[in-house]
Amino acid sequence: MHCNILGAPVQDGSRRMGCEMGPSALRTAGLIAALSELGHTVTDLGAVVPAAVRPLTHGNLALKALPEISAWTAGIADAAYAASGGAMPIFLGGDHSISAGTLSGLARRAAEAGRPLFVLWLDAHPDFHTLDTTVSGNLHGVPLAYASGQPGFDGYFPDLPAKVDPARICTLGIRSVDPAERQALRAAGVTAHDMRAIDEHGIAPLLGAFLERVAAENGLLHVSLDVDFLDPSIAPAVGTTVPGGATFREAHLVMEMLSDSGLVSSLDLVELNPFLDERGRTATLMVDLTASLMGRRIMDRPTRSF
Ligand code: 6HN
Ligand code: MN
Ligand code: MN
Ligand code: MN
Repeated sequence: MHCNILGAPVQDGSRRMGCEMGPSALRTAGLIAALSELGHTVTDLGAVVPAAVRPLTHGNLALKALPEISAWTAGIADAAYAASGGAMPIFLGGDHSISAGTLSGLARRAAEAGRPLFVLWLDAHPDFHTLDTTVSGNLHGVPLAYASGQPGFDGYFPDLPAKVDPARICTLGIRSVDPAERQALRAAGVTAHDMRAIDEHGIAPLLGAFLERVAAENGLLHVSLDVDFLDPSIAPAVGTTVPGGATFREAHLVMEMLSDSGLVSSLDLVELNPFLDERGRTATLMVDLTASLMGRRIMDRPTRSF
């Protein structure tokens, strides 16, 4: 497979600085070599450039960096569209606000190809706030709502060329959901598997059922992997740790099942904050998970210890 690597060094979508260094840390942890070793060809397209920032004022005074994130969303959407024709784009965040842009560009690409776009959201959070409902004002909490056409983004974020159908979204691993998000997820018909569902059923049947739906519709599948999907004990380098996350084994199982399915067409690696990492441990885990998704198996996984 041919992979297009795109850095999106965005940190204004979160309250804490550091995600800007995410793309560097993922490259330093050996992402490109890992892909090459698996037989993929790789083009590193460097960093996305944001569109020009224009002044924007909004009634929700908590919103942080609205003009900047709106400009990033426009730039990332164009880059995601350009990088997705005939190759697998891998987007290196950056905080999760980058997915407003990646999903917009990928939805446009899918619509033009006449294929439905499915989204697997691996995250402690559903990131389903609108500009009106977010309490923190941090725009890494809104990308999934924006891309699926929830109200209130008009005139603030770029117009969407195509929406992601909420019925084709599955969130897996959520354990921190704000009240407004819970209500909006239900109303929109998003499939939301929380940690309790994983505990009760195991992660494999939940993911398997979703993959069957993608295959049945000959869909494209975008995977958005937030570092905080993982338990903080194995992935400390994120500003929004929530206890009780996916284990090392659960996370690799998800990636290996995705690989077996052959359905994944694009990937976000987001929320890595290298300033909070322990000697590159979390960056290395994110690279190893990407390798599992791209075909590496236990029998050829290198052993690393920290
Ligand atoms: N993320 N729901 C919280 C908020 O501030 O709106 C947390 C958002 C986390 C964002 O996971 O990328
Ligand atoms: Mn997130
Ligand atoms: Mn999260
Ligand atoms: Mn976050």
